[in-house]
Amino acid sequence: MTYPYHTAYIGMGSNLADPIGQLKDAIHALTTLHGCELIACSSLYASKPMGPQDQPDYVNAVACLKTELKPLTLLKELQQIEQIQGRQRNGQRWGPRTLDLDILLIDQEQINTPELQVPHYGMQSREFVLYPLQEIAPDLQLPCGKLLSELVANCPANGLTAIVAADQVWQPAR
Ligand code: A4P
Ligand code: MG
Repeated sequence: MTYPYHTAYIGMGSNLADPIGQLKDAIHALTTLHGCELIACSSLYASKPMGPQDQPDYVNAVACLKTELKPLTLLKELQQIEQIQGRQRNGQRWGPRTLDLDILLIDQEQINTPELQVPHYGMQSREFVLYPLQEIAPDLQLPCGKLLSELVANCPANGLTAIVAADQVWQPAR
């Protein structure tokens, strides 16, 4: 990893075609991304669907990457992983998916372009983002100045349940 690098948090979600396996495959894919190093990964959590209720429960997690990629390049790499894992975009807002990889944060950057908004627009109110993020970055502060711990304290867990422990998903190289 050449300096300067960025610290990026990636939200992961799946509710189709073996969601636990999908997230494990996605985490493995993150470990192979050029110009990136996986630093941490949360446990896997089962969550109630946000949006249409006639879809399966989700499995969610958050990973932390060190990356030397530019933000848009990172987005393209993540979208390629989604495609490899059978992501279909059928137009239904918040519909079911094999894999969704969202960039939650990149350092303290604020990006507002048509293709990419960082911090992710929904992260402040989603239990399936905030709780796993807190597991790997408890002292995090958002670019707007809000503390992650305050956001978590104000976000009901809505039945969110850890189902696979972090060390069963990924272990840092010694
Ligand atoms: N885009 C802009 N900013 C970003 C960013 N920070 N990270 C653009 C990733 N992409 C970003 O995304 C649409 C476009 O957003 C991309 O082309 C990119 O240029 P998409 O992945 O094609 O569509 P999407 O994910 O269906 O849309 P959206 O509105 O991002 O949905 P969300 O917010 O990802 O919500 N319920 C539970 N329990 N758990 C979930 O994970 N996820 C969703 C999807 C619905 N309900 C859920 C969950
Ligand atoms: Mg998405």
